[in-house]
Amino acid sequence: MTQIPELDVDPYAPENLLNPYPMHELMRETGPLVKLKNYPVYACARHQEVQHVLSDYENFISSAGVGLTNFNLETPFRPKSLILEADPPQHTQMRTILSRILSPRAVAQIRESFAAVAEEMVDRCVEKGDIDGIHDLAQPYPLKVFPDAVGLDDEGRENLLLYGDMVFNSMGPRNELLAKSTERMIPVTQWIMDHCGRDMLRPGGFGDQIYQAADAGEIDVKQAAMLVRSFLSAGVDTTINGLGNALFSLAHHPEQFAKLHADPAKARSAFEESLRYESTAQTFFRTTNKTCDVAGHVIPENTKVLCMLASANRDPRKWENPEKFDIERRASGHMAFGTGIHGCVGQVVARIEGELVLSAIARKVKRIEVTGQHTRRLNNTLRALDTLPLRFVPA
Ligand code: OVM
Repeated sequence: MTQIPELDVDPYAPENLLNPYPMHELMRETGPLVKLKNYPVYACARHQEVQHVLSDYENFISSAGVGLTNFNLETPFRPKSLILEADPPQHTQMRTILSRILSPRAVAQIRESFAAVAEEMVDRCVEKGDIDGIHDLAQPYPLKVFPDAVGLDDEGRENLLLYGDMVFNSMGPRNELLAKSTERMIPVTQWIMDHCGRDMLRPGGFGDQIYQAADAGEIDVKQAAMLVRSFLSAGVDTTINGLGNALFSLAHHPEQFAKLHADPAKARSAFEESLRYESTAQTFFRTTNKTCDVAGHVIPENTKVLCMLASANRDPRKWENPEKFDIERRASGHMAFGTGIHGCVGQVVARIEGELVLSAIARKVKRIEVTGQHTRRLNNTLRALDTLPLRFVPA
């Protein structure tokens, strides 16, 4: 058995958050499993090992947290999520409820209303012509449709943005980024917890449906509130940046946008490819609950393993020309939603949001021009844009 190579890279250094791809390549080419010098963690950056670790939920557990912090050793940043930071059988019970609420059949019911908002917002962008892709589209769209579907009121939704930033920063080290996003932690957390109550949720919405599971005796009302918190944590910042990254990729690959414009039915596969190419959730951790083997290397018990999802999505062992953004490729098998029992439970919703917005753009916009320098919002987990100046040339 060969020694595990140790790498002196910091995945949370600003230069790596700004442009993670050179670091991904270094990690992948160093070996199937590497040790990080600056953190007490092992890391895998190739598709095969990421898939292995995420699939083996018995050896690589989530209940010790899916960020850098080991909850066996340190206090969680907030009360643990009942689904994200849990293992079977507790996880299974919660997952069953959320997958029912977010099932393809249930999501088909909201598709029409999501489509109407997409058409209207893209129309407004086309009228304006010169837009900020994030502030005029990628952000307002999910911030309207998803909380509407959950059943929240319109007031105070900016708290969802602040909370998402905080939750995803909390999965990294306690660095400057986390300190900044926790400045407003107390009022934002209060707002979130207040809005997880049944009285804040429109009857029939996703949130109310969680309380219906409580009525049926599947969970208690405290657990119901915590599951609403999961929707509010995971459902907004992720899709905002999924859309933002898709706009970014299409704007920077005009020949690919031309293919989408020529055939708007490619919207779904274009969104899938953009998830592969610029993965919103860059990383998740697991924790070994016994001595484990990955690619012939031994990982000790109670050790954090960093899964580089975005790197797996550009692993040349898995993908042909991984650096090419190609909306016609088969991007299925990407790790942007994770995989296994913790694979994104909201992926059906995320995909219709992406498809509907890209489909509206494909039909209404002839060309997307980049009109200025984009800026990034650095986050310990998310690949996020702050601004994206674009021109939508009408069809
Ligand atoms: C949750 C949660 C929070 C952030 C992300 C996530 C990607 C889930 O609170 O359950 O899934």
